[in-house]
Parts: sequence; C-alpha cells; structure tokens
Amino acid sequence: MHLRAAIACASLIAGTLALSGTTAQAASGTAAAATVLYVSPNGTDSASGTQSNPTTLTSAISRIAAGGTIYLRGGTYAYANTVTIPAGSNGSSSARTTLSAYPGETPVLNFAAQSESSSNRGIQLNASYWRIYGITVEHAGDNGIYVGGSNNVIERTVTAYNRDTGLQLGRISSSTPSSQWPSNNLILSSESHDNEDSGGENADGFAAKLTTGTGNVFRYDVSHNNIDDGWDLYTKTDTGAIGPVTIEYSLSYNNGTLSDGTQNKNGDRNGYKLGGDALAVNHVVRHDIAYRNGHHGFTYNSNPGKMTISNNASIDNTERNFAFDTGTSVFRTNTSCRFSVSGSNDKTVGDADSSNQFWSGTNGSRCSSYSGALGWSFASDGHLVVTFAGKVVTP
Ligand SMILES: [Ca+2]
Ligand SMILES: [Ca+2]
Repeated sequence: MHLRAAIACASLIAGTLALSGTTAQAASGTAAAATVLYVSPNGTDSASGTQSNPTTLTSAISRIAAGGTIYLRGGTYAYANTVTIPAGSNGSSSARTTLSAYPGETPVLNFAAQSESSSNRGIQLNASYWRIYGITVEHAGDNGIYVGGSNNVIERTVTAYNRDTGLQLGRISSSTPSSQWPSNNLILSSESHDNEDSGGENADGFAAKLTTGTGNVFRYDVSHNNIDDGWDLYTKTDTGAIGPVTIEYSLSYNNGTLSDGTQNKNGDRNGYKLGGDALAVNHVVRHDIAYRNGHHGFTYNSNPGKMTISNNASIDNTERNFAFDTGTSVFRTNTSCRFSVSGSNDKTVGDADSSNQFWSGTNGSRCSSYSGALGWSFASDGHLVVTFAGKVVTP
C-alpha cells in the first residue's frame, strides 16, 4: 500500500512537471520527462498522465523518461494509425523503458480501422532497450508488432487477427544498414495466432526474417492457427543473410488453418521454417514442439548451414515432421511421432546420432508421452507448460 501511494505521488509530480515542459524536452530525457505515466482508453493527450487523470498512449510515448514506465489500463483502444516508438527514444541496459499492462488488467489495441497495407502496422518499436509487457495487438493492416530496434524485451503479448505476421523483426527502413538491423531482442512468453493476409501466403505467427541481426531469441512462445507459417526465418540473397536466431522452449501448432477452419492454398503451413535462398545461417532450435501443422513441422527450407536442432518433438505434421534435405546441421535427442496423420518419413542430412527418434514408419519409445490432446499454458514465472493427455512434456 505504501509503495503504491509513493508511485502515485511520484507520477503526479512528474506528470505536472512534464506539462510545463515541451514535448521535445520530455523526449530528450531531461528532468521534465515523466517517470511513470498512466494511459486509459478514455485518456486525453493533454492529461497529466496520473492514475486519476490518464493520458493517451501516443502522448505518453512522447513524454516518458528513459527508464520510466507507461501503464496501460485495461479495455479496448481503437486506433487507425500506427503507434510508433521512435528510434533514439531509448532506455538503457540497466533500466529499460517499459510499456506495460496495468497489473491484473488486459489492454487490447485494436487497429481494425486500418486497411490492409504494408504501411499499416500496429505497434512499430524503432527504439532500443524497451520492455513491452502484457498487451494484445489485433486486426492491424500489416504486422501487429514490428520490432526495428535492438535489445528489447517483448513479453506476454498476444498478436492476433493481423493482416500480416503477428510479431515481426526487421530493419526500420530500406536505408537502414545491416549493422543496424534489429539485434538481441528477446520475445518471451508471447502468443501469436490467427494472423491472415488476404493473399494467404505471408502472415506467420512470428518472424525474424529478411533483415535481422544477431542475438534475437524466442523463448516460451506459442504460435498457432496462422494462415502461413508458425515461425519464419526466411533470408534473401539480395539483402544478405540474417543473423542466427534462437527459438527455444516454444510451441507451434495448427498453422496453415485458422481457428475458424479457413485455409488458403497459398499458405506454406510449416511449424518452423528455418531458411531461404539457400543461404547458410546457423540457427539454434531446441526444446520446441511442432504439432499438426499443415506442411512440415521443422524445415530447413534450403538453409545449408550448421544449425543446432536438439531436443525437439514433432508430431502429426502433414508432410514431414523433420525436413532437412541438405546441410550440416547437428541433430540430437529429437523425437518424431505419428498417431493419426500419415505424412512422409523424416529427412535429416547432417550429423544425426542415435539419440534421435526420427520417424520412418514406426514410433520410438518416447512417443508414448506425445499421444492424446494438446494443452498449454504459461506458468506464473512465464515458462511454457505443454501437456499431452493432461501430462506435462519437457522435450
Ligand atoms: Ca509464405
Ligand atoms: Ca511465411
């Protein structure tokens, strides 16, 4: 109770100061910038941003101090324009600037007023050292959340019903040099589902593709029922190879089919699509599960690199559970099972030893853990709990 009172008091003072300064002063991180700001669906731009006098998200972004916190109250926010966190408006490694759901509440940012267009993203995070926590972004005309900055943490977000990939990493603009491609971002305990472009070929759940740097990590994430792929790490010759990505302790299921049953013949429908243009990138993919995706569970997709593919489980994907036709990847302790979808035998070219149980007509001993209905939830500490027939699996 004392802490809450102290925070409210501090925000009142900071908010009042911010009003006396200009937006430019606030954004530059001077004493005029607010350390805590509250935003609600009925907030106004000129409001002080206290808990009792909340402001708008765009106003709060322009006024928040580096390392400060913007709380979004629960409810639906209707936006027609992209909400941009501008490049240079950075937190620091010791104090990220935070955009967070107010504890216990669910803010939903709805961009349904946008038309489908590559310029109509929902949230565009161009800054670095931010933490975004607990928000839902839906129905954007392009990506729900696009990360162009570096060293950000995106946690407990839900991206759904957007008209391109739900959460995507990539360069800020076509003139951004590769040295400034987004790097060292952590996507944590987040869900992305039912994203669908009208062409039915682009909207994945999560993507670090085309123009991303090194050190990006997906952990404890769930991607399901997107029209194209669950994850996409596509890379192209004309822009050059992306940096290695780590995907771990995550789940990808039912991609290629929306929750309402919609499919599109243009969709690629893979659980984890790990390459493009025959460029070598040494991604790390471990402790992940692919379940009932409409094409491959895990696919190299022409990546000839030395990927680390370990401790993954792939079950009942339509074509292959593991599809690695060329390359030098290292496979350890992977498990491939079929119960009700016939599919094709796995193909794993590279270094695969007897710790793996790949599928070539029969299930191995570990498959008994992966029969029955899939369930999942996030534990209170954020880690992903996956169950089959009610029993927790830890691939
Ligand atoms: Ca596609
Ligand atoms: Ca894709």
